[in-house]
Amino acid sequence: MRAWSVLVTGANGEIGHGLITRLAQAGRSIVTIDIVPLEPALSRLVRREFVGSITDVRLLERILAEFEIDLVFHLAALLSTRSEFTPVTAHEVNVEGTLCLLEFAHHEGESHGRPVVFLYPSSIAAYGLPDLETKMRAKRVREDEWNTPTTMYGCNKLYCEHLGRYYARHYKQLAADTTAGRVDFRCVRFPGLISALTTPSGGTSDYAPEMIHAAAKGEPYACFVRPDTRIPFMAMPDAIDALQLLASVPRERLTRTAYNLTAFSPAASDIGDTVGRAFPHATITFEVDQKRQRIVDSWPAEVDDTAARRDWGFAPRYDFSRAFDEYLIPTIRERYLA
Ligand code: AKB
Repeated sequence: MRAWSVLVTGANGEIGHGLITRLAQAGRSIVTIDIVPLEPALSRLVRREFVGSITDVRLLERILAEFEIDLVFHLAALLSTRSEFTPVTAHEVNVEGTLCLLEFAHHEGESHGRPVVFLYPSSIAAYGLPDLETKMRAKRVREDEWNTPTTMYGCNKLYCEHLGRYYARHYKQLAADTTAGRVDFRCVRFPGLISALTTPSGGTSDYAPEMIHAAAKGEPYACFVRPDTRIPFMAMPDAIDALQLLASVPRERLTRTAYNLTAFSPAASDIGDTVGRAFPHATITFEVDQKRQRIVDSWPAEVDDTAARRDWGFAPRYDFSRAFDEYLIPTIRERYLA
């Protein structure tokens, strides 16, 4: 019997934390790559941890030689704010790194004779609306609308969505022996994610999680976007559920390679008010950073996730109230009291 393993890149990041815990609970053998060592609590859950870069082809060849991987969660990325300061490095990690992983998955599929399911988190950053008026008029944006991102990160994500579709459907289409389909590429466009357990770094949707965590720690927070700023968000457990669900669905059910996902679209002031009620001593102010504001204003206020709901039964458990009342506030409170 083959001992299949799942590969998680960017394992030490926000999504990796929750995902590894869930995969371990499901009894999966887990191999990870991250540029920094895993936290001890996560490290204990994995079969093998590689510390290194996803662009290190020799490292990937080693994994190819040692493990039979049937599922990849490619989470490693530089987020939107960070990528604007280092666009060339962002391209290297976000695009060249993804290309290395797609090649890796293709070779894995070739060597064990069945497609490797490749889960790729894209983002609402793949959209680029030209101005606020258009954003307000656009309402629930569908996957193929407004694909004109203004950030390096958004350009990287959108391009990698296409790279994945290419590997899945058109790889080496002129070769005598066509080998497309060894990679079963499946992508979700995540909204801003909010975790109770970790704080993100380098993103532009970070104002929401930063506000909540700062309040719980008793620290003042100056929100860098206007109070009326609205983009979609999702609680981390729903993001992990979505990745696991999409990974498990029979390929015939999928009509697309990239799916929008959303759960709720609060204004920044709604988040501030809710946090203020939960932590009455919180000091939340608004000090707009015009440049970061422009990025958030180019992202849709709402996205249409009909395709994900229809094709593979995506249904988030947490709306805005439940996310705060049943997940974020109690978990964060406990975390900082401990
Ligand atoms: C970011 O802000 O860069 C990310 C994202 C929206 O993908 N959280």
